[in-house]
Amino acid sequence: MIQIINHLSAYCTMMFNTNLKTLSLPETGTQFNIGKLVRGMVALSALILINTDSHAQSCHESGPEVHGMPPIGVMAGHTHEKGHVMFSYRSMIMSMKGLSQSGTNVPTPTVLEDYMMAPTTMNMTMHMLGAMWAPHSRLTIGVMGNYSSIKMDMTTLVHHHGEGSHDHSATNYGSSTMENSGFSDTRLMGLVRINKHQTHCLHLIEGIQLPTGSINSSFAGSVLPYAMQMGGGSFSLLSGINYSLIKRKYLVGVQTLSYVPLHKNFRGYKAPIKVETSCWASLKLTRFVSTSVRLQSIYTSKIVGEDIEINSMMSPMSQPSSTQHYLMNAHIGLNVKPSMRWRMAIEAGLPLIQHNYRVAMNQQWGGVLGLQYILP
Ligand SMILES: [Cu+2]
Repeated sequence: MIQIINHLSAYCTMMFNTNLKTLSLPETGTQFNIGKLVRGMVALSALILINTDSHAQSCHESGPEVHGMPPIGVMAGHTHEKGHVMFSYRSMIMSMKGLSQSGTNVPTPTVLEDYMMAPTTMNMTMHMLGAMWAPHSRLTIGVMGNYSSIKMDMTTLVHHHGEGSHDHSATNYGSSTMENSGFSDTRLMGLVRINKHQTHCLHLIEGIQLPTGSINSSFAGSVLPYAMQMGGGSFSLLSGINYSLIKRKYLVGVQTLSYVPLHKNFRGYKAPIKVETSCWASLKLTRFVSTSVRLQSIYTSKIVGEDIEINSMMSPMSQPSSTQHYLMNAHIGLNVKPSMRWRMAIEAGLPLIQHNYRVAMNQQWGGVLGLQYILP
Protein backbone atom coordinates (compact mmCIF):
# COMPACT_ATOMS: atom_id res chain seq x y z
CA MET A 1 0.00 0.00 0.00
CA ILE A 2 2.68 2.51 1.03
CA GLN A 3 4.65 1.57 -2.09
CA ILE A 4 1.67 2.33 -4.31
CA ILE A 5 1.25 5.72 -2.66
CA ASN A 6 4.92 6.49 -3.08
CA HIS A 7 4.72 5.63 -6.77
CA LEU A 8 1.58 7.73 -7.19
CA SER A 9 3.21 10.66 -5.40
CA ALA A 10 6.41 10.37 -7.48
CA TYR A 11 4.33 10.12 -10.65
CA CYS A 12 2.29 13.22 -9.86
CA THR A 13 5.37 15.23 -8.97
CA MET A 14 7.13 14.07 -12.12
CA MET A 15 4.17 14.93 -14.35
CA PHE A 16 3.80 18.44 -12.99
CA ASN A 17 7.54 19.07 -12.99
CA THR A 18 8.03 17.67 -16.48
CA ASN A 19 5.32 19.92 -17.82
CA LEU A 20 6.96 22.94 -16.25
CA LYS A 21 10.47 22.04 -17.35
CA THR A 22 9.47 21.67 -20.98
CA LEU A 23 7.89 25.08 -20.70
CA SER A 24 11.02 26.53 -19.09
CA LEU A 25 9.24 29.01 -16.87
CA PRO A 26 11.31 32.07 -16.11
CA GLU A 27 10.32 31.98 -12.43
CA THR A 28 12.39 28.94 -11.46
CA GLY A 29 11.13 29.07 -7.88
CA THR A 30 7.68 27.98 -9.08
CA GLN A 31 8.83 24.51 -10.11
CA PHE A 32 10.06 23.76 -6.65
CA ASN A 33 6.83 24.88 -5.02
CA ILE A 34 4.59 22.84 -7.29
CA GLY A 35 6.60 19.70 -6.60
CA LYS A 36 6.21 20.38 -2.88
CA LEU A 37 2.52 21.14 -3.20
CA VAL A 38 1.75 17.94 -5.12
CA ARG A 39 3.90 15.84 -2.80
CA GLY A 40 2.18 17.40 0.19
CA MET A 41 -1.27 16.71 -1.19
CA VAL A 42 -0.47 13.09 -2.05
CA ALA A 43 1.32 12.55 1.26
CA LEU A 44 -1.75 13.85 3.09
CA SER A 45 -3.98 11.42 1.22
CA ALA A 46 -1.47 8.67 1.96
CA LEU A 47 -1.56 9.43 5.66
CA ILE A 48 -5.32 9.20 5.67
CA LEU A 49 -5.22 5.98 3.64
CA ILE A 50 -2.79 4.01 5.78
CA ASN A 51 -4.74 4.97 8.87
CA THR A 52 -7.87 3.24 7.66
CA ASP A 53 -8.34 -0.50 7.50
CA SER A 54 -9.15 -2.20 4.25
CA HIS A 55 -12.72 -2.88 3.33
CA ALA A 56 -14.34 -4.23 0.17
CA GLN A 57 -14.94 -1.24 -2.11
CA SER A 58 -14.83 -0.67 -5.82
CA CYS A 59 -13.27 2.04 -7.92
CA HIS A 60 -15.43 0.96 -10.88
CA GLU A 61 -18.83 2.51 -11.34
CA SER A 62 -21.00 -0.36 -10.12
CA GLY A 63 -22.48 -0.08 -6.68
CA PRO A 64 -25.22 2.02 -5.10
CA GLU A 65 -22.64 4.14 -3.27
CA VAL A 66 -21.43 7.58 -4.33
CA HIS A 67 -17.87 6.47 -3.86
CA GLY A 68 -15.51 5.30 -6.59
CA MET A 69 -16.05 8.03 -9.17
CA PRO A 70 -13.52 10.75 -10.02
CA PRO A 71 -14.57 14.45 -9.76
CA ILE A 72 -17.10 15.43 -12.46
CA GLY A 73 -14.54 17.60 -14.31
CA VAL A 74 -12.47 14.51 -15.12
CA MET A 75 -13.43 12.91 -18.47
CA ALA A 76 -13.05 9.17 -19.05
CA GLY A 77 -12.04 8.66 -15.43
CA HIS A 78 -14.00 5.48 -14.77
CA THR A 79 -14.94 2.23 -16.50
CA HIS A 80 -18.13 0.17 -16.32
CA GLU A 81 -19.03 -3.41 -15.59
CA LYS A 82 -19.94 -5.54 -18.61
CA GLY A 83 -23.33 -4.68 -20.06
CA HIS A 84 -23.71 -1.35 -18.23
CA VAL A 85 -24.76 1.79 -20.08
CA MET A 86 -24.40 5.32 -18.77
CA PHE A 87 -25.70 8.63 -20.09
CA SER A 88 -24.27 11.89 -18.90
CA TYR A 89 -24.89 15.59 -19.23
CA ARG A 90 -22.40 18.21 -18.16
CA SER A 91 -22.70 21.95 -18.22
CA MET A 92 -19.41 23.81 -18.10
CA ILE A 93 -18.78 27.51 -17.58
CA MET A 94 -15.44 29.23 -18.06
CA SER A 95 -14.70 32.87 -17.45
CA MET A 96 -11.67 34.82 -18.66
CA LYS A 97 -10.64 38.38 -17.94
CA GLY A 98 -7.72 40.64 -18.92
CA LEU A 99 -4.51 39.84 -20.72
CA SER A 100 -1.08 38.72 -19.59
CA GLN A 101 2.21 37.45 -20.88
CA SER A 102 4.76 35.42 -18.88
CA GLY A 103 2.79 36.02 -15.70
CA THR A 104 2.65 39.82 -16.09
CA ASN A 105 -0.60 41.63 -16.81
CA VAL A 106 -0.70 43.57 -20.05
CA PRO A 107 -2.93 46.68 -19.88
CA THR A 108 -5.38 47.49 -22.68
CA PRO A 109 -3.59 50.69 -23.92
CA THR A 110 -0.36 48.67 -24.38
CA VAL A 111 -2.21 46.07 -26.45
CA LEU A 112 -3.82 48.81 -28.55
CA GLU A 113 -0.40 50.11 -29.57
CA ASP A 114 -0.03 46.96 -31.69
CA TYR A 115 -3.57 45.79 -32.37
CA MET A 116 -6.94 47.20 -33.36
CA MET A 117 -8.77 45.45 -30.53
CA ALA A 118 -7.97 44.26 -27.00
CA PRO A 119 -10.15 41.51 -25.47
CA THR A 120 -11.36 42.39 -21.97
CA THR A 121 -13.61 39.49 -20.94
CA MET A 122 -14.54 36.17 -22.48
CA ASN A 123 -17.19 33.74 -21.25
CA MET A 124 -17.78 30.26 -22.51
CA THR A 125 -20.62 27.85 -21.81
CA MET A 126 -20.47 24.26 -22.94
CA HIS A 127 -23.17 21.59 -22.88
CA MET A 128 -21.71 18.12 -23.06
CA LEU A 129 -23.73 14.99 -23.79
CA GLY A 130 -22.08 11.64 -23.31
CA ALA A 131 -22.84 7.94 -23.46
CA MET A 132 -20.79 5.00 -22.20
CA TRP A 133 -21.26 1.29 -22.78
CA ALA A 134 -19.21 -1.71 -21.69
CA PRO A 135 -19.46 -4.52 -24.26
CA HIS A 136 -16.80 -6.49 -22.35
CA SER A 137 -15.57 -6.54 -18.76
CA ARG A 138 -12.29 -5.01 -19.91
CA LEU A 139 -13.61 -2.50 -22.43
CA THR A 140 -15.84 0.57 -22.03
CA ILE A 141 -16.70 2.62 -25.10
CA GLY A 142 -17.56 6.29 -24.77
CA VAL A 143 -18.83 9.04 -27.06
CA MET A 144 -19.13 12.72 -26.15
CA GLY A 145 -20.63 15.59 -28.13
CA ASN A 146 -20.52 19.27 -27.17
CA TYR A 147 -22.45 22.42 -27.90
CA SER A 148 -20.63 25.64 -26.99
CA SER A 149 -21.35 29.36 -26.81
CA ILE A 150 -18.58 31.94 -26.58
CA LYS A 151 -18.90 35.64 -26.01
CA MET A 152 -15.98 38.06 -26.01
CA ASP A 153 -15.99 41.76 -25.10
CA MET A 154 -13.29 44.00 -26.49
CA THR A 155 -11.98 47.51 -26.27
CA THR A 156 -11.38 49.01 -29.69
CA LEU A 157 -9.43 51.92 -30.95
CA VAL A 158 -11.45 54.84 -32.30
CA HIS A 159 -9.41 57.44 -34.15
CA HIS A 160 -10.61 61.01 -34.24
CA HIS A 161 -8.90 62.57 -37.17
CA GLY A 162 -8.53 66.23 -36.39
CA GLU A 163 -8.20 68.93 -38.99
CA GLY A 164 -5.07 68.24 -40.98
CA SER A 165 -3.00 66.22 -38.53
CA HIS A 166 -3.50 62.63 -37.38
CA ASP A 167 -3.41 63.24 -33.66
CA HIS A 168 -3.02 60.07 -31.58
CA SER A 169 -3.32 61.94 -28.31
CA ALA A 170 -6.97 62.40 -29.22
CA THR A 171 -7.48 58.62 -29.46
CA ASN A 172 -10.70 57.36 -27.94
CA TYR A 173 -11.76 53.91 -26.94
CA GLY A 174 -14.89 52.12 -28.01
CA SER A 175 -16.19 48.70 -27.22
CA SER A 176 -17.42 45.78 -29.22
CA THR A 177 -18.60 42.21 -28.69
CA MET A 178 -18.04 39.02 -30.67
CA GLU A 179 -20.15 35.92 -30.30
CA ASN A 180 -20.14 32.39 -31.65
CA SER A 181 -21.97 29.18 -30.85
CA GLY A 182 -22.44 25.71 -32.28
CA PHE A 183 -21.46 22.08 -32.04
CA SER A 184 -17.79 21.55 -31.28
CA ASP A 185 -15.55 18.52 -31.80
CA THR A 186 -16.81 15.03 -30.88
CA ARG A 187 -14.83 12.47 -28.92
CA LEU A 188 -14.91 8.69 -29.41
CA MET A 189 -13.03 6.72 -26.77
CA GLY A 190 -12.16 3.20 -25.75
CA LEU A 191 -11.30 2.65 -22.08
CA VAL A 192 -9.29 -0.52 -21.54
CA ARG A 193 -9.14 -1.95 -18.03
CA ILE A 194 -5.63 -3.16 -17.30
CA ASN A 195 -6.41 -4.83 -13.97
CA LYS A 196 -9.59 -6.20 -12.52
CA HIS A 197 -8.78 -5.37 -8.94
CA GLN A 198 -11.61 -3.73 -7.02
CA THR A 199 -9.59 -1.30 -4.90
CA HIS A 200 -6.94 -0.08 -7.32
CA CYS A 201 -8.03 0.43 -10.89
CA LEU A 202 -5.89 1.15 -13.89
CA HIS A 203 -7.21 1.84 -17.36
CA LEU A 204 -5.88 3.14 -20.65
CA ILE A 205 -7.77 5.74 -22.69
CA GLU A 206 -7.46 5.58 -26.47
CA GLY A 207 -9.62 7.49 -28.85
CA ILE A 208 -10.12 9.96 -31.60
CA GLN A 209 -11.55 13.46 -31.72
CA LEU A 210 -13.66 14.10 -34.81
CA PRO A 211 -13.63 17.57 -36.44
CA THR A 212 -17.36 18.21 -36.12
CA GLY A 213 -16.93 21.81 -34.97
CA SER A 214 -16.83 24.68 -37.44
CA ILE A 215 -13.49 26.45 -38.04
CA ASN A 216 -14.62 29.17 -40.43
CA SER A 217 -17.22 31.04 -38.40
CA SER A 218 -17.20 34.78 -38.87
CA PHE A 219 -18.74 37.70 -37.05
CA ALA A 220 -19.65 41.04 -38.67
CA GLY A 221 -17.91 39.99 -41.85
CA SER A 222 -14.52 38.92 -40.46
CA VAL A 223 -13.26 35.41 -39.63
CA LEU A 224 -13.22 34.93 -35.86
CA PRO A 225 -9.89 34.32 -34.05
CA TYR A 226 -8.76 30.72 -33.36
CA ALA A 227 -9.99 30.55 -29.76
CA MET A 228 -13.49 31.60 -30.84
CA GLN A 229 -13.89 28.87 -33.45
CA MET A 230 -15.92 25.83 -32.38
CA GLY A 231 -13.47 23.15 -33.47
CA GLY A 232 -9.89 22.33 -34.41
CA GLY A 233 -10.66 21.16 -37.93
CA SER A 234 -8.67 17.93 -37.87
CA PHE A 235 -8.80 14.38 -36.54
CA SER A 236 -6.92 14.24 -33.23
CA LEU A 237 -5.48 11.28 -31.41
CA LEU A 238 -6.57 11.04 -27.82
CA SER A 239 -4.52 8.94 -25.42
CA GLY A 240 -4.16 8.68 -21.71
CA ILE A 241 -3.92 6.63 -18.57
CA ASN A 242 -6.04 6.69 -15.43
CA TYR A 243 -5.30 5.20 -12.03
CA SER A 244 -7.41 5.29 -8.90
CA LEU A 245 -7.12 3.75 -5.50
CA ILE A 246 -9.98 3.37 -3.07
CA LYS A 247 -9.74 2.68 0.61
CA ARG A 248 -12.80 2.81 2.81
CA LYS A 249 -13.78 6.52 2.95
CA TYR A 250 -10.97 7.74 0.73
CA LEU A 251 -10.14 7.74 -2.93
CA VAL A 252 -7.08 9.09 -4.75
CA GLY A 253 -6.51 9.17 -8.48
CA VAL A 254 -4.35 10.46 -11.26
CA GLN A 255 -4.98 10.88 -14.97
CA THR A 256 -3.01 12.11 -17.96
CA LEU A 257 -4.79 12.76 -21.23
CA SER A 258 -3.32 14.18 -24.43
CA TYR A 259 -4.90 15.49 -27.63
CA VAL A 260 -2.65 15.42 -30.69
CA PRO A 261 -4.05 16.75 -34.02
CA LEU A 262 -2.98 14.45 -36.85
CA HIS A 263 -2.96 16.85 -39.82
CA LYS A 264 -3.43 20.45 -40.91
CA ASN A 265 -7.05 21.48 -41.38
CA PHE A 266 -8.52 22.92 -44.57
CA ARG A 267 -7.89 26.48 -43.34
CA GLY A 268 -4.15 25.78 -43.33
CA TYR A 269 -3.26 25.26 -39.67
CA LYS A 270 -2.95 22.54 -37.07
CA ALA A 271 -4.90 23.00 -33.82
CA PRO A 272 -2.78 23.02 -30.62
CA ILE A 273 -1.57 19.89 -28.86
CA LYS A 274 -3.06 19.66 -25.38
CA VAL A 275 -1.75 17.67 -22.42
CA GLU A 276 -3.86 17.54 -19.30
CA THR A 277 -2.90 15.94 -15.98
CA SER A 278 -5.08 15.71 -12.88
CA CYS A 279 -4.47 14.39 -9.37
CA TRP A 280 -7.44 14.12 -7.04
CA ALA A 281 -8.47 12.97 -3.60
CA SER A 282 -12.03 12.35 -2.52
CA LEU A 283 -13.62 11.80 0.87
CA LYS A 284 -16.87 9.92 1.42
CA LEU A 285 -19.05 11.82 3.89
CA THR A 286 -22.04 9.48 3.83
CA ARG A 287 -23.05 6.60 1.56
CA PHE A 288 -24.57 9.12 -0.82
CA VAL A 289 -22.37 12.21 -0.51
CA SER A 290 -18.67 12.74 -1.16
CA THR A 291 -16.36 15.74 -1.62
CA SER A 292 -13.21 16.11 -3.69
CA VAL A 293 -10.13 18.24 -4.27
CA ARG A 294 -8.22 18.20 -7.55
CA LEU A 295 -5.08 19.73 -9.00
CA GLN A 296 -5.15 20.04 -12.78
CA SER A 297 -2.25 20.93 -15.02
CA ILE A 298 -2.88 21.88 -18.66
CA TYR A 299 -0.32 22.60 -21.32
CA THR A 300 -1.54 23.87 -24.70
CA SER A 301 0.91 24.33 -27.56
CA LYS A 302 0.88 27.00 -30.22
CA ILE A 303 -0.93 26.62 -33.53
CA VAL A 304 1.20 25.45 -36.45
CA GLY A 305 0.50 27.32 -39.68
CA GLU A 306 -2.17 29.99 -39.92
CA ASP A 307 -5.55 30.86 -41.34
CA ILE A 308 -4.66 33.62 -43.81
CA GLU A 309 -8.17 35.05 -43.62
CA ILE A 310 -7.73 35.90 -39.93
CA ASN A 311 -6.30 39.41 -39.76
CA SER A 312 -3.32 38.98 -37.43
CA MET A 313 -3.35 42.69 -36.49
CA MET A 314 -6.96 42.46 -35.30
CA SER A 315 -6.21 41.35 -31.71
CA PRO A 316 -3.57 39.33 -29.78
CA MET A 317 -5.89 36.32 -30.13
CA SER A 318 -5.53 36.46 -33.91
CA GLN A 319 -1.90 35.33 -33.58
CA PRO A 320 -1.40 31.55 -34.04
CA SER A 321 1.18 31.56 -31.22
CA SER A 322 -1.29 33.06 -28.70
CA THR A 323 -2.72 29.64 -27.81
CA GLN A 324 0.48 28.47 -26.13
CA HIS A 325 0.05 28.48 -22.37
CA TYR A 326 0.44 26.56 -19.15
CA LEU A 327 -2.26 26.49 -16.53
CA MET A 328 -2.58 24.89 -13.13
CA ASN A 329 -6.01 24.88 -11.55
CA ALA A 330 -7.23 23.87 -8.09
CA HIS A 331 -10.78 22.49 -7.90
CA ILE A 332 -13.19 21.47 -5.18
CA GLY A 333 -16.16 19.26 -5.82
CA LEU A 334 -19.28 17.67 -4.39
CA ASN A 335 -20.91 14.38 -5.49
CA VAL A 336 -24.39 13.21 -4.59
CA LYS A 337 -25.88 9.84 -5.46
CA PRO A 338 -29.54 9.93 -4.43
CA SER A 339 -30.36 6.59 -6.03
CA MET A 340 -28.74 3.54 -7.63
CA ARG A 341 -29.06 5.09 -11.09
CA TRP A 342 -28.40 8.77 -10.59
CA ARG A 343 -25.33 10.78 -9.70
CA MET A 344 -25.22 14.55 -9.51
CA ALA A 345 -21.97 16.41 -9.12
CA ILE A 346 -20.50 19.87 -9.16
CA GLU A 347 -16.92 21.06 -9.35
CA ALA A 348 -15.45 24.56 -9.42
CA GLY A 349 -11.88 25.74 -9.81
CA LEU A 350 -9.50 28.68 -9.84
CA PRO A 351 -6.11 29.00 -11.49
CA LEU A 352 -3.08 28.77 -9.20
CA ILE A 353 -0.53 29.38 -11.92
CA GLN A 354 -0.90 30.61 -15.45
CA HIS A 355 1.76 31.35 -17.96
CA ASN A 356 0.88 32.73 -21.38
CA TYR A 357 3.82 32.58 -23.78
CA ARG A 358 2.36 35.39 -25.88
CA VAL A 359 -0.17 38.07 -24.89
CA ALA A 360 -3.36 36.12 -24.19
CA MET A 361 -6.37 36.13 -21.89
CA ASN A 362 -6.31 35.14 -18.22
CA GLN A 363 -8.43 32.37 -16.87
CA GLN A 364 -10.59 33.57 -13.97
CA TRP A 365 -12.61 30.62 -12.82
CA GLY A 366 -14.46 27.61 -14.17
CA GLY A 367 -17.20 25.27 -13.05
CA VAL A 368 -18.87 22.01 -14.10
CA LEU A 369 -22.29 20.72 -13.17
CA GLY A 370 -23.06 17.13 -14.14
CA LEU A 371 -25.76 14.48 -14.15
CA GLN A 372 -25.15 10.80 -14.81
CA TYR A 373 -27.68 8.04 -15.30
CA ILE A 374 -26.75 4.37 -15.24
CA LEU A 375 -28.60 1.41 -16.75
CA PRO A 376 -27.49 -1.86 -15.26
CU1 LIG B 1 -19.65 6.10 -17.09
